Amino acid sequence: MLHESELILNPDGSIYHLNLQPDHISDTILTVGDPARVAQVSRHFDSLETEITHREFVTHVGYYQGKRLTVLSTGMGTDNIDIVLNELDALVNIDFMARTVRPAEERISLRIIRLGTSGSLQPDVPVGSLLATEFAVGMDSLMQFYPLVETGLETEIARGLQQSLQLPFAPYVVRGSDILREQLGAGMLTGNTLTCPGFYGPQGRVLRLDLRQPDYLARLRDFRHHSAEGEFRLSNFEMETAGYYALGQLLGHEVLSLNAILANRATGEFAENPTALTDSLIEQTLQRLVSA
Ligand code: R1P
Repeated sequence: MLHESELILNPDGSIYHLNLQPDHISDTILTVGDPARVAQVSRHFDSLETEITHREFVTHVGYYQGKRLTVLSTGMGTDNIDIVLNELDALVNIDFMARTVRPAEERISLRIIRLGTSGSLQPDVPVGSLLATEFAVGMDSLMQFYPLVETGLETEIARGLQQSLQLPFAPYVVRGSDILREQLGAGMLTGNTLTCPGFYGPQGRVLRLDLRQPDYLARLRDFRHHSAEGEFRLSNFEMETAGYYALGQLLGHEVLSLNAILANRATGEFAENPTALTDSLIEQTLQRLVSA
């Protein structure tokens, strides 16, 4: 039995941060970082059933061409993803009345799709492209607290990056859902996403503060790992995907991160119309979800 201090429920029976109840959860969940992007998704819905806001977590539940969807914002960073993934999982896989984890045979595997914005590391991943993440690399500390199991290839990539970047820690490397990527990422670029615990220094941006390693950005861009699966390189930056993929794997959910490339750090460009690009990502994803 989970104590009140561990599984925290609000007086209305909703979960602590998301303020959602189990019936607000559809089997497919779209997530975005920016709370304002939730309405950008749900304006396409035929009907809206529920709107709930608590802190940076805005949730809309509705129907898109007859399919029930939940769309929610996470805010920024993998610390928020720890909250979102654990609470979404609790909503379907913990019995709130009994305060017990459901038996394995009753557990539900959600489909969680992040629709995010991102910066490219490579000249050939241009501003305006849409990219589906195959491997995510986490530079944050979240997986120091969970027993993530990495494959041989993932461990090799992590070690190679640690060495190449002279990091005092090994990043974690984790693969997302191939099934979802084939279904929703068709026609998009496929890439490997670096999840950073910050927007400026951790992504190699210098405004007034110098970096410990002046060539950090070039090292990230030039990193390669060769294996039987081919060449691995990092294609883009953002701040959440590795947390999603790792917690999704640990909790048994199918997770995919789709990225609208707004900036190119190799060429210095930024999108002229970021909203049009995120609109295109949202519309393509919604269409593919109903045509699958
Ligand atoms: C930084 O501007 C934010 O934008 C990106 C980063 O991951 C970070 O959250 O994603 P979202 O647009 O989904 O928030």
